[in-house]
Amino acid sequence: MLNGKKIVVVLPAYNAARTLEKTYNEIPFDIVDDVILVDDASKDDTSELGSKIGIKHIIKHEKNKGYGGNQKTCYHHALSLKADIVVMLHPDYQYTPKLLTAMCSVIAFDVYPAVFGSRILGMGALKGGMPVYKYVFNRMLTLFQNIMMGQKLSEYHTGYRAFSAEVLKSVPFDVCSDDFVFDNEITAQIFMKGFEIAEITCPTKYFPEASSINFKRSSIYGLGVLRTSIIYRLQKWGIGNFKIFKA
Ligand SMILES: Nc1nc2c(ncn2[C@@H]2O[C@H](COP(=O)(O)OP(=O)(O)OP(=O)(O)O)[C@@H](O)[C@H]2O)c(=O)[nH]1
Ligand SMILES: [Mg+2]
Repeated sequence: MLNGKKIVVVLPAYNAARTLEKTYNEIPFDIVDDVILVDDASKDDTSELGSKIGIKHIIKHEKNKGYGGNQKTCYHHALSLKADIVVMLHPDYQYTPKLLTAMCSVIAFDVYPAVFGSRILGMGALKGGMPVYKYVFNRMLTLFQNIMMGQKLSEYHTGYRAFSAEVLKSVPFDVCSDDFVFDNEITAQIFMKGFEIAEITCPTKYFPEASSINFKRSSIYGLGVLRTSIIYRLQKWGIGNFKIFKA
């Protein structure tokens, strides 16, 4: 709890056995009330390891649903536990759990309703090992998205995100993609509902054990991002009524 707000950390996992324990051990349990692990039909022993290290809430998908499908299960379960603040932390140890307290404070003290950990604020993205092509696409896509959505985020592509329960309940995230572009679509939904998103500088870490999407999957994601920003603008102009922005 922080300022009387219940904090739930969700770990969307796929083949995360090599990094799960390290990630889990760095979670600040002085403020975090519950941790949920959703194992997306991993081929390794992610969920077995999860129960061994003491994670109480473990859900295993029978079939792989994808990164977005995984997050849907995460958020529904977190809301069913009556979370006030929900933080997505990748279990591949690419984002430091040590920033959780800072991110949650922003929401717990009602400064902003959502917070992203940004690898682009600061100078460390390339030094931290982000592949050059991912860095270049991150910057170009982010510029395009800021123009299309009239916002000023430093990056839309971070996997480190904290939301108030109000934000998660306000956006119809179930209609978002089950794939990686989920992150982008939910961000667009949040802006469409008029919420603001804060950012905190987050160190970048790429290392062999971390999970990382390849060039092909990244390109599919990039096209999805372009589509999301274009339909956002069209919806704002009243040209069309797109599924992710209905309701
Ligand atoms: N690849 C993949 N990851 C999943 C899935 N479900 C959950 N995940 C988890 O989602 C997290 C993000 O996936 P990554 O492959 O690291 O992708 P990313 O962090 O967006 O991209 P990078 O910046 O290249 O690391 C990982 O911690 C996975 O454990 C899934 O179906 N496929
Ligand atoms: Mg990763």
